[in-house]
Amino acid sequence: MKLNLAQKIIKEHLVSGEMIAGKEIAIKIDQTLTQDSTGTMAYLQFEAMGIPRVRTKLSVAYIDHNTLQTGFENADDHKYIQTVASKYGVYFSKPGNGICHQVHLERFGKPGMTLLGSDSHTPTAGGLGMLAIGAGGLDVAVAMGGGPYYLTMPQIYNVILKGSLRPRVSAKDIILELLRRLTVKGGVGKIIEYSGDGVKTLSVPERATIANMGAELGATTSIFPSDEVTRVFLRAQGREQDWVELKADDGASYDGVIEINLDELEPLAAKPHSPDNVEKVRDIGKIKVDQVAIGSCTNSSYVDLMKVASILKGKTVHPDVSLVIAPGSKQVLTMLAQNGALADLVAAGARILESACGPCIGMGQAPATDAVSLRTFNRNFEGRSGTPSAKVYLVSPEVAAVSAITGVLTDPREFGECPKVSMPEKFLINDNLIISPATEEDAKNVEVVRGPNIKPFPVNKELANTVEGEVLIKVGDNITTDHIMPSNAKLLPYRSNIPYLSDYCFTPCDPEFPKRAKEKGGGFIVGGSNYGQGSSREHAALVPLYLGVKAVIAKSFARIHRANLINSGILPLTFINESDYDDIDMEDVLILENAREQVKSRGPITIINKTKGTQINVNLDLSDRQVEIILAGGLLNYTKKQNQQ
Ligand code: MIC
Ligand code: SF4
Repeated sequence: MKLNLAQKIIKEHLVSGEMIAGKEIAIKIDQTLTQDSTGTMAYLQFEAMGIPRVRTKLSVAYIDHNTLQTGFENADDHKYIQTVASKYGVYFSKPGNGICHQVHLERFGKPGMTLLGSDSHTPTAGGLGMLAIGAGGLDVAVAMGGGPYYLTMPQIYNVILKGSLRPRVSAKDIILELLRRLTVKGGVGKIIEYSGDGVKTLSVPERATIANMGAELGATTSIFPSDEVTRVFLRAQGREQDWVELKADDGASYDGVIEINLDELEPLAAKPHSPDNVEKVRDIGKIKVDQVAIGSCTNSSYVDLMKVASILKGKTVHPDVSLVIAPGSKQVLTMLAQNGALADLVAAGARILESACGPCIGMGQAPATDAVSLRTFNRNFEGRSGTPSAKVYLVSPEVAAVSAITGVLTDPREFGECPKVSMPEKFLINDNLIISPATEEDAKNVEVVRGPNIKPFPVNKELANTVEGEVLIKVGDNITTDHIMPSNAKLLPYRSNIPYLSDYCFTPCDPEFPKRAKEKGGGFIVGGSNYGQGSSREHAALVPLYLGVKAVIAKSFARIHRANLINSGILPLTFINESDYDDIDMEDVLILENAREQVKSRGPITIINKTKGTQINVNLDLSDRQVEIILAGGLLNYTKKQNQQ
């Protein structure tokens, strides 16, 4: 049988299930990555499993999100992660070494391997021909312990890239075009596999930009073939031995095909407040810009920043614009320093930030009230920048750089000649900020350091037979995890402190939510479609669990958040008739009787609305394994039960 590329890698790693779209499969995970804001939970959960050492081919713990260190909390987390990593056999990438996805691409990713990461942009490594998937921390902890990763077999969509980009049109514009066509829900349940003659015109970091923002489509992952361009990149990283050729069989079939003519693309921007709200830069017009931020795991590679430096060289940033730049890795920053480009950036007036996520996750650089901020990032959800009234536009590095000079949103093609920037033949390799774990022998003497910021995480109880409670909040479509559990410079330091975070749950939608949830002792959440889109943070499930949330009834769910709810033992229910959404109101008392039997029966679940005197049927679409997880009250309880048998 002829296989496409995604099927080939899945087949090689298949532990159970059949490769039929919609059915549950389990795959073996070769590599894992964690970052610090989801990592503390992942390692606490790994410790709770009682496994002496990771059983993957490679596991890396990155520190890149929480690097502001406004108090002791971040530093506590870093120390915990560094010591726990050393003890259990995990490489540790120190703060300053760079953003997890950029560094993983440079130093660790291998074509044909599987990677599971506790961050939704893990698919960035798909630019190298890896099957790289984002997941909640608990799933990553299980994978570190050698357990397979369970997922619904996605449909595989083929995006055929034709021709080549015109000058000053960027890889970012390719993925923005796809977001324009498919929307933030368009990739749900799908792997996006790229092919076509346009692929060979794109470097690995450009492919990574595209794979990165597949997360914004809601896709399970995105993948590019591993070809000569991949080999050249790995050679330049001193890792040619990691290269293998990978591509789909000729005549392999797909569940859908989309074509993009690269020659027809123009500079695009995603307008506030959604990555799919895409329009041509020239059609949006010359709006005044207050801030430009360049960096993030989407656009902070060496070539991205060299393009920016070549545009800024000899110029000055507009007096009304604040330009901040966070290079993606120490490798990128050092190379810019050595070749003089860093001096060009600084001379032009750029404010250089450390190599970390920084403003992308609201860690500093919150824009002014009502400000327009152009960002080369991947998410422009309302309030994510730290300023609720700010208007964030997602753009390419070229658009960002020229607009920083003109002070208005500018199509870079109006900006005269563009110097050609090419990939270096050799990257500068210095892995001195990657700390190897202790040997198995020495690990016994490594003490895991837990500062006062590390609090235990909540664990659910077995599913009760009667689930009853009020509707605590009713929200609309496309609610993000940034709504459910906001992250910013004030809250990110508390990622290992669920009780503290609980006072901020859902506050962007309703500041009274935490108080109400606590007073009522928990209850139900009602949501629209694509509920829980965005990040992999399991805090968006653990915090509601802590507040006593028992079930979420929504029109549909985003993949990672749904898995996190199940892992926490919270029921992810979907309306069978979407119109039933209109008939439920906040404060309605809902009852699910015979809950255990109903969950086991696998049929529609009846929910009684005591307040309205009505009842509705909802779906709970679970695999046999997920039924057991829900009955046990979450994945940890389920795993413990399995181990006792
Ligand atoms: C994000 O971009 O939203 C984050 C912050 O990287 C999250 C992870 C987190 O919330 O810690 C993600 O994308 O998964
Ligand atoms: Fe970091 Fe932003 Fe990338 Fe998330 S999207 S990993 S916050 S750079």
